[in-house]
Amino acid sequence: MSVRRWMAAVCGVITAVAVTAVPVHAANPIITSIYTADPAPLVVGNTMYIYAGRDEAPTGTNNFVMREWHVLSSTDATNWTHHGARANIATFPWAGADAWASEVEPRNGKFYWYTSVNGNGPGWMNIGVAVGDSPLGPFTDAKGGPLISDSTPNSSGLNIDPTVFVDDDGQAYMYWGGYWGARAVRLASNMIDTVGSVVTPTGLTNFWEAPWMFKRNGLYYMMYAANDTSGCVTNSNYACQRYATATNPLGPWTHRGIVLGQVSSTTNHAGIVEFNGQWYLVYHTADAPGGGNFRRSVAVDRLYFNADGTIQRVIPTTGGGGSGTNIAPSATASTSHVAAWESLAAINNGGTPANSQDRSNLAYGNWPQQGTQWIEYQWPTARSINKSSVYWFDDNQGIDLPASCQLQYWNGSSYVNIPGCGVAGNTENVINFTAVSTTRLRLQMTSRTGLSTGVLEWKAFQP
Ligand code: FUB
Repeated sequence: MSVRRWMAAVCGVITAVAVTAVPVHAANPIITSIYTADPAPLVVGNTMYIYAGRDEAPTGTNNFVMREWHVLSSTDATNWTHHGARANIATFPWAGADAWASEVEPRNGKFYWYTSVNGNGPGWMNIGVAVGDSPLGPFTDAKGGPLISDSTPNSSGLNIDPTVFVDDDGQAYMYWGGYWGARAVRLASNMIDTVGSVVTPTGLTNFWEAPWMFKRNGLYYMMYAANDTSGCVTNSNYACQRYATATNPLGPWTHRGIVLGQVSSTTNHAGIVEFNGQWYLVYHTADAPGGGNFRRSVAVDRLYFNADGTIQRVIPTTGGGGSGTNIAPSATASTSHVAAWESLAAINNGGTPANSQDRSNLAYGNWPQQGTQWIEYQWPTARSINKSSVYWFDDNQGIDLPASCQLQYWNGSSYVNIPGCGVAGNTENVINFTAVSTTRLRLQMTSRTGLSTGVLEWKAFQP
């Protein structure tokens, strides 16, 4: 597994904090006048705030250049007001660079802004905390030094990405960490001191960085970035958002699944919040014009829970429209047969195969079955679908391209054929059709004589 090296950007000290409020447009990304990253939502009264870092890397620069933390707000989760930078590196006199991920937590009428920031002392990243009297500040350093640093016993290999949570009994907890090192500690009621030892939580399967903690119906949730290739990402430079639940705020945690798959930026950082009776996922991508891994942009999408408290995977939306949204990752997949050493999860894990032999994001194969086999997607409620594409798997052994294939949708009582299924190798075979409303899409594949068939990725698009 490759390890990304975070490059410390040398930053100038900024003393001015912008205070203008500018309305910004509604579609994702929610703001394109600047690049924004690492969003952390907070609801106060009838307003949702998003605290985000600012990416200032020029085009072609492959390091983070981050000096400010900005605030956006909305009363409808659609139309956003940009309040400018409300904190920056100079907010922490002991810091010198790298205004990375942050989160604001309210308590006793004050707002505590926990930040990842590079101190001027030994070591690299630290957790700092600023305090303000309102969600928009002004914010000042609350402690006069780091809350967590490399010298904190049992601290993470990279002390970044704080998430702070105050439980119903008033006990506050902070989780943080990077480089696969999740950490947790209790906070004092003053919110600026730790209490007790730093612990290493268990059960956060494949934790990489960016934890986000919340509670719903008495259950604790921890969402976090992972970068494994076991159904998460196509290669470990990228990350997805996994989540775990626990009945105790310090765990042990039980991994539950993926909230958000790989996005267009290598980093994946998100927060979840309930606002006006709906749940939202706030995250970042590289989708803005001129965007990139160090020029990211904040996006917001609805998030849904199942009746059992599990989270439905979020399919990112964009303002671009046009080609539609691949809703396959939100479907439950089934098949007539899958070989024990292959994986049905391959077909809708968001992979982009390089060729028909590319197993880097898992492969589905039905060896030793021959003749007609099928894979199917099912959604809990009807979806409008007008396009599908299939990337066939060919291992140059027992699995080959199919002789023929047939796409079908369920009309409530039987499967109806959709014409146009292609069997070419090393490419996406795209089928466009008049939109159908259905809960099930099925792909039948008929093998060549003496061979079996397989699929690397099968997509279904909602207009
Ligand atoms: O934005 C800098 C770093 O990238 C954050 O702290 C991580 O979570 C990742 O998004």
